[in-house]
Amino acid sequence: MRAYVAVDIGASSGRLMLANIENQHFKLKEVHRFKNGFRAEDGHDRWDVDHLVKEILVGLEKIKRMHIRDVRLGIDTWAVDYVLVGNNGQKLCDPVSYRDKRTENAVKVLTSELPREYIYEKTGIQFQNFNTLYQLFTEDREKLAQTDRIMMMPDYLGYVLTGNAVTEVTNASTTQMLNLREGLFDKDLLHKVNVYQNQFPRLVESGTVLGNISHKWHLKYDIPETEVITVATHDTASAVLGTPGKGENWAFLSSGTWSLLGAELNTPENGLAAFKENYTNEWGAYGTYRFLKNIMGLWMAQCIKHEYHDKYSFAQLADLAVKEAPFQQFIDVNDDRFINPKNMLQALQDYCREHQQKIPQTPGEVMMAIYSNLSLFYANELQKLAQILGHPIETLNIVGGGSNVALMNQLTSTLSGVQVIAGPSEATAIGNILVQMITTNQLPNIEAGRQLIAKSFNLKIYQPESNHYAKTLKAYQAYLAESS
Ligand code: LFR
Repeated sequence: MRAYVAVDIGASSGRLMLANIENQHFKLKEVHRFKNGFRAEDGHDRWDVDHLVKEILVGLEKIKRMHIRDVRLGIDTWAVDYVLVGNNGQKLCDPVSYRDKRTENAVKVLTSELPREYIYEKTGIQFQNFNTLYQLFTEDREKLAQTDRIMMMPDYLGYVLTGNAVTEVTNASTTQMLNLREGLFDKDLLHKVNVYQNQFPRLVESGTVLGNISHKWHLKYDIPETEVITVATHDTASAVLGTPGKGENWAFLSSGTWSLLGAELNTPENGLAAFKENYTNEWGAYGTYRFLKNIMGLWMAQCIKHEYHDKYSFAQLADLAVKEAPFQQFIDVNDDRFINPKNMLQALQDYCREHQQKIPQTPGEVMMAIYSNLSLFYANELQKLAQILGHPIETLNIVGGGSNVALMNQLTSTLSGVQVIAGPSEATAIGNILVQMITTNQLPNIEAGRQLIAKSFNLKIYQPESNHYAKTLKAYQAYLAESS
């Protein structure tokens, strides 16, 4: 038997999803799930990449036990992080997480030397302290000098499995080092952070065959014959591909650890309005661009769940939130303090205290504060997005784990006056598989893939309830303007 497998690794967990088309419907099944997270080591927050490789192989063993002998596999992960590989082909150290404090002021410092406008005009990428550009800027110079190759996280995993190294564009664009016009790494920006073009393996588009899993892994693990396909390796790129958007005027919200809200474009939008609002133009598969804004997202809820010692599930937390009144306080969820605080609950309460906002106390109040303020942020961004693009947004497709939170879907629809279509929650794995299917001629193109998703999954539609929150959104916008 043959099968497609998506390896989808996020900041808090990874999994292997098995997929196929049966009776003209897309079928998806989780076969293996494992934990991920960074830990403090040598003064930095680092990812354990050997653990990730091992879990992929353990997942493949499970697949073989299901009598599947022939596998196509694609890997996607979060963006911006990289592994430094030495002359002997081995990593020099475990990669540092983008949430590490080392880049705290890096945008400020670098852009005092190279103007923001100059960087944005070249790359069209948003300014975030954690972009690869700033991570490399603060990188240990000695280590950089020993580096033969710099590999983005999913490319590195593919390299360890197959021995073949590439740099895939959807993820590489998040470095803020690709030149939009030239379609290559930008020499000036590379120079600024002391790296060279030839330290990056060759750039490839999504949907290229990488190669078979090396023989050495077959000696250690009982795994099926596996061909690795370089998919849209940035998880958000895969999520957007797996979004069943229809027509012209849809926007997406990929709702997971991060909330990524934006639109798919055929040409980048790196004009003044986009620059001022810090929108990004990440490269997509098949010549598209993900024009979007990063929003703090469910990371806040994930941290807090953890701080409650995982006493409540996400579903239980959502049930507690529903019992509370929304909009009891305004919080700018994109405040930098929420990136990686020692304690999220404390950070949230401190924010409210400092800004004379009502302090949420109980788990229900805390969750409602997060959900309400994420929804407000989404609604505000939808207005900006429509303004920058110069056309109304008719539908917001919400995908990812957050699309299961009915409360937020409804609040967002009502606040923004836009219809919300929620689902599928597994859009990232689906997008990963769609690229594999297109590459192997199982599907003609992404439109056909999106139609297949729309009829295979149970999507939920939310309409704005009434406009009694119109004033709330205005008050929130006034609050943001005042407090920024
Ligand atoms: C989502 C995501 C975002 C990226 C952030 C950091 O998982 O990939 O798109 O901005 O993580 O890599």
